[in-house]
Amino acid sequence: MFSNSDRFKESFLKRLESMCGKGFEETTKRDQYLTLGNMVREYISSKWIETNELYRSENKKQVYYLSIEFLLGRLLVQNLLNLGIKDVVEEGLNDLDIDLGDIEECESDPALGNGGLGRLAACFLDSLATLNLPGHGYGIRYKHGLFDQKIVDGYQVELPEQWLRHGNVWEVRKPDEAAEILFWGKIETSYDNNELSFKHVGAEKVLAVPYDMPVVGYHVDTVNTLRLWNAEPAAFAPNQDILSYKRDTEAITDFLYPDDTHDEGKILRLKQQYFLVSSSLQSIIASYKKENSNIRELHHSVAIHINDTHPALAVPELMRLLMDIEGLTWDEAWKVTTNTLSYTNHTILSEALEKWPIYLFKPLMPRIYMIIEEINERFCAELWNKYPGDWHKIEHMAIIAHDLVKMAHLAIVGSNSINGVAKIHSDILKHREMKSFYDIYPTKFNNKTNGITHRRWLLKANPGLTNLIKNTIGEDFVHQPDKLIDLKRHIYHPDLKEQFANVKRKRKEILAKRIAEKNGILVDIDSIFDVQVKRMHAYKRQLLNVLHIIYLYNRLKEDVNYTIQPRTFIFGAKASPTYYYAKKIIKLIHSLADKVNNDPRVSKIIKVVFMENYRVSLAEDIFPAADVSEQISTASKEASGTGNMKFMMNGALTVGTLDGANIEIMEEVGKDNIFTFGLTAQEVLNYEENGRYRSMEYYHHDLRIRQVVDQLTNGFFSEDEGEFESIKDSLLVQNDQYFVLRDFASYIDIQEKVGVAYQQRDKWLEKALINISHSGFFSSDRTIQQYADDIWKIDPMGVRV
Ligand code: 9GP
Repeated sequence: MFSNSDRFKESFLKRLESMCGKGFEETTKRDQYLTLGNMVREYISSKWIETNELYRSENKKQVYYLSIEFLLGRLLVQNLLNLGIKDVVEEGLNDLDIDLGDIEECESDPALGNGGLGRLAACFLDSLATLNLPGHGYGIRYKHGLFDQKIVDGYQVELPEQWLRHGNVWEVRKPDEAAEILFWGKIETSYDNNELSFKHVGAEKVLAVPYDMPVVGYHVDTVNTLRLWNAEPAAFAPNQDILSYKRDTEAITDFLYPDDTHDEGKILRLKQQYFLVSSSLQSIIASYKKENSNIRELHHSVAIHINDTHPALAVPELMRLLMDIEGLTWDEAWKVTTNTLSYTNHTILSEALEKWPIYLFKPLMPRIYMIIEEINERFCAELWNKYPGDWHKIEHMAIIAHDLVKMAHLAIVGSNSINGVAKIHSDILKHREMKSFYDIYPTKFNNKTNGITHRRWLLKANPGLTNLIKNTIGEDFVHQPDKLIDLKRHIYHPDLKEQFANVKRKRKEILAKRIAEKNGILVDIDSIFDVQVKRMHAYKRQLLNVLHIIYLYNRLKEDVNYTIQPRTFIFGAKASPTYYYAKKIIKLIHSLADKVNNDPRVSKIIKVVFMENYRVSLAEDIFPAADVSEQISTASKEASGTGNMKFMMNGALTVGTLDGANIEIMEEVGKDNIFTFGLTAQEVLNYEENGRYRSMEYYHHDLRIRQVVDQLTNGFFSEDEGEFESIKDSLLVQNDQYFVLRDFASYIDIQEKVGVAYQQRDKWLEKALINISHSGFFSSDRTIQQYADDIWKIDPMGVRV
C-alpha cells in the first residue's frame, strides 16, 4: 500500500471512509491521522513479527532497558521516515490537499518523561533498532504523562496531560502476557526438606498488563519493542473494599512522578518502581524460558539495564525470582543477577539519588526487603574483611543505613557495570561521589558519553539543513553520522555559508511566527536567537541568564549610545509542581519579559520570550532556529546534558560552562568555536569543600551585581516587592549555592564576545558549520554501539534493506 503515491492514495481513501463511516469530504484531520496511523502500524506489523521470529530462532543475547521514563515525542512522521515511506505518503496526501504537518498536529506528544533522562531512553531505542541490535524498552504506561503547562499571569499552572484521550494507534494490548505483582502482606518462612522457603501471604495483588509499541529502525527491517505496563485490578480478596482496591491499583500507573513530598506519594512511587521491575523481569524470564532450559545461564542470553536508580529494585527482584520461583541457591542467583544487570548513573545531585525510609519500604515489599537486608549484610561483611574496624566507611557504603535503603548503592553492588554519561561526570563518580565503590570495584566503572538520534533531531526536525548537507557531502552521514565531518572541508565555501544562513533564517521565521501566534510578541529575525530550553532547576541557572538580561536592560536604559547586536532571549522550561523556587524563576522570566518587551526603546534591541509547555514537538521547532545555545549549569552539576548536542547539530553555538558534555563539545569543535566561561568543576568542588565562597562579597564589590540583585526586590518589577524575595535570599542569605554571582562577571564578558562574534557574519557561519560537522560524535548510534560492545555484549541481527 506504500509502494507508490497512487496506491497509497487509493488505500488511504478506502480505509478512511470505511473506518470513519463518512465520505472523504466530511472526515476530520483526526480521522485522517487515525487512519494513516493504523495503516502505518499495520505495515510495521509484518516486520515486527519477523523481527521477533528472528530473535527467537537465532536465540542470541538481547538487552532490556528498564526505565521509569521514555520521552518519545510524536511517532507518525518519525516512523514514516524510518520506514522510508515519508515521501510517498506526503505526495499522496498532497494530491488530496492534505498537509502531513497538519495531520501530525493531531498526534499527541507522549510525554512519558521529564527531560534528558527520558529523552535519552527514547533516542537509545531508535539507535538500537537502527543498528539492528536486539534491544527493547520496558517502562510504564502512565495514563497522564508530564503535566501540560499553562502560564496564567506569569505563573505556571499544571494541567493533567491526556495523551491517551483519543487512543494510541501504536500500541497493542497483550492481556495474555500479564504479570501479577504482590504488595503488602507478610512472609511466612518454613523449612521443607531442609530447605528454606518463603510464602507471601495476605498480599494485595496487582495485574500488570503489557502494551507493546513497535520501535522501527531507520531503513532496516528491525522492529524492536517498547513494552509499557498498565496497572489493573487482579483478583479481589474477600472483605476487600472493591472500589478502593480498584482506585489504589489504577493509581500506580495514573501519573508520571506522583508528588512524593508526603508518605502517600512516596509509597506510590515505590509501588511504581517495583511494579515496573517485577513485571518486566517476570516477562523477560518467561520469554527466556521459552527458548532456554537452564536459568543458570540467563546472563548469556539476557542483559538488563537499570536506567538511573528508579529500577534498582531489579537487583532484589531478580534474586527473588531466581531463588523463590526458580529454586536457585543464593550464590547461584547472585552470580546470575550480577552478571545480568548493569546500571547508569545520571546525576550526582543528592536529591536525585533515591533513599527510601524503611518504615515505608519494608511493609510494602516484605520479601524484597528481606533480600536487600541479606545483600547488605553480605556486602558489609565483605567490607569488614577489606577494611577491618573501619565502621565509618562501612556505614557510609552500606545499602541500608540510618533507616534508609540507598538505591544507588544497591544498584552498584548488584551490577556488573556502572557508567556515567559524560567523561567529567564519570570521573567525578570514580574519584569523588562513588570513590569508595570505585576503590573496591575499579573495573565495574566506565564512561558512556550520551548521544542523541540525528534521525529525529536533524533528519526529522530540520529537513532543510539535512538536504543542504546531503547536497554538499552526499548521503553517507544519514547512516553513519560521524561522516558529518566531511562537511568541514566545505565550510569556507561562500555558497554553503549562504545556503546555511538561508536555512537558518527560514527556521527563525517559522519560530518567530509561532511566537507571534502564541505569545503575541513580534521578534526580529535578524536578532540573535539565544535559547535556553530545559527543565527549570536552580543548578541549570536560568537565573544567571535572567540577571544578564536585567544587566543589559540597565545598560541600554542608562546609556543611549550603548549598542549591541539585537537579541531575542527564548526560554522554555517546566518546573516540577512542588519546586517553588523553580516556579518563581518562571514568574521572574515573565515579569522581565513584560518589562523589557514593553519598553519602547529597549524592546527594539532585546526581547524576552517564554514558550509555554516545552515538550519534544516544540523542541523540534526550537533547535533548528537557534543561534546560541545556553548550557550554563554550575560546573560539576550537569551530568551530561543532551540539549547541548541537539543545538550543536543544528548549527547553534554553545555558551557554556565546562560541565557535562560541553567539555567534549569543546574538545570536538575547538576552543574558538564555543564560548566557555565560569568556574571549573574542580573549582566548584573545592569551594564546596572549603566553604570559602561568600556571595555577599561579590554583591558588595561588583556594582553591576548589586544593581541587578537589588532590582529583584526594589520595585523594578511591577509585582509587589516581596514577590522575588526568595530568589534574592537564595543568592545572598543562603550564600548562592550554585555560584550564580561568582560566575556573573565572566558570563557578562563571554556574552559580549558572543555579540561581537555574531556581527562577523562570515566567521559565525563557519563556526556554526564546524559545530554541525563535529556533531556526529554525539549521535546516540555511537553511544549505543559502545554500550552494546562494552557493557551488554550484544551483536546485531537482521539486515539493512
Ligand atoms: O541531569 C541529567 C542530564 O545531565 C543528562 O543529560 C540526562 C541523561 O543522561 O540525565 C539527567 N538526569 C536526570 O534526569 C535524573 O538523574
